[in-house]
Amino acid sequence: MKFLLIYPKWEKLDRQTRFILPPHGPVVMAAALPADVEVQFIDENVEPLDVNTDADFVGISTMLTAQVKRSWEIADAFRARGIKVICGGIATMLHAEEFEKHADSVFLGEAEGRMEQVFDDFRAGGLQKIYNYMQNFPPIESVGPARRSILNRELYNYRGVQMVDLFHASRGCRFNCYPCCVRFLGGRSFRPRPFDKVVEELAGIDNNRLFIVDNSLAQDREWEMELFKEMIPLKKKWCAHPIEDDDKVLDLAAQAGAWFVYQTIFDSSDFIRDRVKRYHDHGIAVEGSILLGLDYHTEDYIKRWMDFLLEIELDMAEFTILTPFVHTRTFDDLHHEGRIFSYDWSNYTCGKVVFQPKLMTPEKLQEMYYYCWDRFYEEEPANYKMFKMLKKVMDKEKADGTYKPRVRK
Ligand code: B12
Ligand code: SF4
Repeated sequence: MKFLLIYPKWEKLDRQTRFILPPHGPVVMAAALPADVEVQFIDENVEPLDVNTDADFVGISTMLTAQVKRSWEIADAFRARGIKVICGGIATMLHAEEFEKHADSVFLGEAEGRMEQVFDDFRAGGLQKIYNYMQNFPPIESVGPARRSILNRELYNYRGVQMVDLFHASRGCRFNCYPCCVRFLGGRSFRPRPFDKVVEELAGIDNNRLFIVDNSLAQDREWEMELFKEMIPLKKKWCAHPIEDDDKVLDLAAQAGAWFVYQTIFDSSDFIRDRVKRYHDHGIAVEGSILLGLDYHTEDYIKRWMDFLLEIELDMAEFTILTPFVHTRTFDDLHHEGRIFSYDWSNYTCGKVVFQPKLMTPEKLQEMYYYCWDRFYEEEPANYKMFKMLKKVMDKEKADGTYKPRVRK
């Protein structure tokens, strides 16, 4: 049976350096498929999708809200040809009711241990409209190595340089930050994978460079230190979300190959200045994640903040606009206050203003978004900063003998 698994196209942030990472949800889901299912994977972000292609059954994996409308178009096209479509992934869980209108079946939750049932039902002609496993998580031990063999890896590089492979050592997050929907998805429970499974998967990845996509590594100090100790012999180089702000942990992270972190820079305090400095002191680069449009942001505040960002020598920065994704506290507040003026999910890229800011016009906030990108990369353009980041990883690899020049064929 041929199962065609699709990752729909989504719009990248304006001004962001153009490179495409491989998606993780579909390759993890593919690992949970019954052994007799032949899977063909198309990532529409790097290759064209022909909606007239042959398939017995189609799966669509949707991660972002900005992707959902394309997912629906694709689902509608296959269903018009009589091919059954199942949808799953993060944004499917967030927009479940809307997906029900476009899919034969909507899968909510994590795939491990559940795909046999789905495929048995499909074969028996009894596919269910909804498989709802929300907050009913499979045992974390059942998460196997992602099935990266379905990816066309040659397509994921930046100017011929090998990009990262995605990997996760845990699921869930115990925090509940204002703009984030992970609480809704993961119920605030932190679920680390067993170390033997983590090491087995890491050792099997034919790429020295990784993006550890765990929501935040800084959730359990002991676990984090153990994870880094286990990783040291593997000599991988990796980027991740925040690491615990603690010299001992940062030291272990550096030994374990920490290359750079995505760190939210929420203000211009000494705390942030020192936080960034501590990463740098351990040889870990910092890509700042800067969210614009909070209720206390004014034009002047953002401009002064921008100067601060340049002063603390962030290695890279990603500017985004506050976006009221469904199932977040941001959505609840802004929707309740009647401040959202666009519910067109294609605008929910984090690069477009879809709500009325408190102390600015929407146009001014949009202008400030471009101001920040342009100002931050004025003296050293993004391509140059990106090259410096890549050079850092190459230097680390050369120092421990793991450097492999890999260029596009
Ligand atoms: C990796 C990641 C990225 C990568 C994506 C790489 C790629 N090529 O796609 C990158 C870094 C590019 C990225 C970017 C963004 N991201 Co992001 N990202 C994530 C992250 C950290 C992990 C996703 C993941 O891989 N999870 C692990 C996999 C295994 O889980 P999963 O996808 O749920 O898959 C399981 C199930 O869903 C199921 N499943 C999956 N697919 C299918 C399909 C079928 C048919 C079935 C049956 C089942 C099924 O099986 C899997 C195994 O159980 C999540 C947060 C999180 N931890 O979930 C945020 C997250 C998805 N991102 C988010 C956001 C906001 C963004 C940005 C828009 C903004 C930003 N700056 O972060 C940008 C994009 C900006 C732009 N327009 O350019 C939000 C989503 C909000 C939304 N509603 O859209 C999240 C939830 C983070 C958050 N804190 O809120 N992101
Ligand atoms: S933003 Fe990150 S740390 Fe905060 S709740 Fe979401 S996943 Fe957790």
